[in-house]
Amino acid sequence: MDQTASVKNLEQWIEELDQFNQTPGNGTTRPVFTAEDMAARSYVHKLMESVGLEVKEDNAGNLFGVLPGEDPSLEPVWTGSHIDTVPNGGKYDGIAGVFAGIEALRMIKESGAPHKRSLSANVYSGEEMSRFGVCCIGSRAIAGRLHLEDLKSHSDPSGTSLYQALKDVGYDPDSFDEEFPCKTPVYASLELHIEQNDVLEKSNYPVGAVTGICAPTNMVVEVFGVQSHAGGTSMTARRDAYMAAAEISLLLERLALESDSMYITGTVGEMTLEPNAANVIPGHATFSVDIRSVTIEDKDALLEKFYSGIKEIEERRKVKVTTDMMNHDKAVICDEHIVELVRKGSADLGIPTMDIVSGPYHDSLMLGDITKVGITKVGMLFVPSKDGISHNKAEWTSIEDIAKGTDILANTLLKLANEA
Ligand code: HGY
Ligand code: MN
Ligand code: MN
Repeated sequence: MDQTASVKNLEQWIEELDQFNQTPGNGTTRPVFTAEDMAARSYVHKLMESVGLEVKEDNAGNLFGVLPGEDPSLEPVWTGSHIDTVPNGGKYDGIAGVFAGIEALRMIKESGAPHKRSLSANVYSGEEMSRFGVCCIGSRAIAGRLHLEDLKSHSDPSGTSLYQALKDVGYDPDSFDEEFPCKTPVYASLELHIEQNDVLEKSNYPVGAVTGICAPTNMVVEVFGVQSHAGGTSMTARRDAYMAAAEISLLLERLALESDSMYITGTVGEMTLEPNAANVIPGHATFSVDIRSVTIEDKDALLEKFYSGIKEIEERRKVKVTTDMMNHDKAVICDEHIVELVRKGSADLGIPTMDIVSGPYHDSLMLGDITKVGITKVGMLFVPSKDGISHNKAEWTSIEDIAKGTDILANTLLKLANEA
């Protein structure tokens, strides 16, 4: 295809989207289904129409910018990512892949290159778990892994349920269980994303062909101790909920460090203490646990040791610990055919590329699990993150690298759209 990605478009779209932000000047904060997210969606909706795509939406808030193919009966090819962010995050995580997808379809349309299969540049709702504690809301729904009762059981810190938030912005969550999983099988999905680590930068490659996507296991842990006086209670008489939580957190870190897997991670990102006063021993601690790896066996092996370690801490400290598993997702190994297309597509354009495993999860993780509705091929391609920084206002990727990734994306999507 003679078209190359427009650096101007990509830069302009990324900058313009950043106006929809709750923390201007302190990174980007755009939680799913907030006013900022809805304004950002309508910006993307209009942009998709302006480049000639037919825009559809589902009741999970997923947006589909479709470029019809010659044979609409054939299963389509998807690309896309997310536009919601973590608090005070960057403006490339997810967003780069959304605009690369739209730009790729604009290039294909402008080139006039024929394609049998329809192409769709998508925006998946709520990839970040920050607001409702569940990740990949839109792609999880498409995969049939998010149901009406889940919408009512997940709420944000203000107590708004995911169900209510969907209704508040005009979607119909009551039709969730008929509408999902998506009924139209999909032939293949290829997502561009920033790497969120420093492997590409350190190895000096502008593009990475993703071979596997690590999956998250998320749980909420609660510790019930005895609230008491910080000065009046001797050290040996305490049943300190925070100190038990701290010991459990350090246990998680030690198990992840000692694991044989080089991909396993363990993180405690959220912690709430009650009553959260300097001169009161906390009686109650609630915290998040996030465990990732590229195989579910790695995670199961860690969890076994984690639970027995918790039991020992619970008995020794005379506290009560509960663990509530939110999701225990399995990793996706990317389709070798797509990985090979990305490697070859890069070589054809004279862009060196390396194979890479994704530590972060992405919407492609959910799409890779929906073989029951026909996605048989899932792949990703990465562009470098400066210093490996992400989920941080310093997150940065060069537009030139995004454009290189978009060129490879466009050529690979076109090949996939012409496969029988
Ligand atoms: O947390 C993740 O892995 C993703 O970036 N939301
Ligand atoms: Mn993210
Ligand atoms: Mn992301």
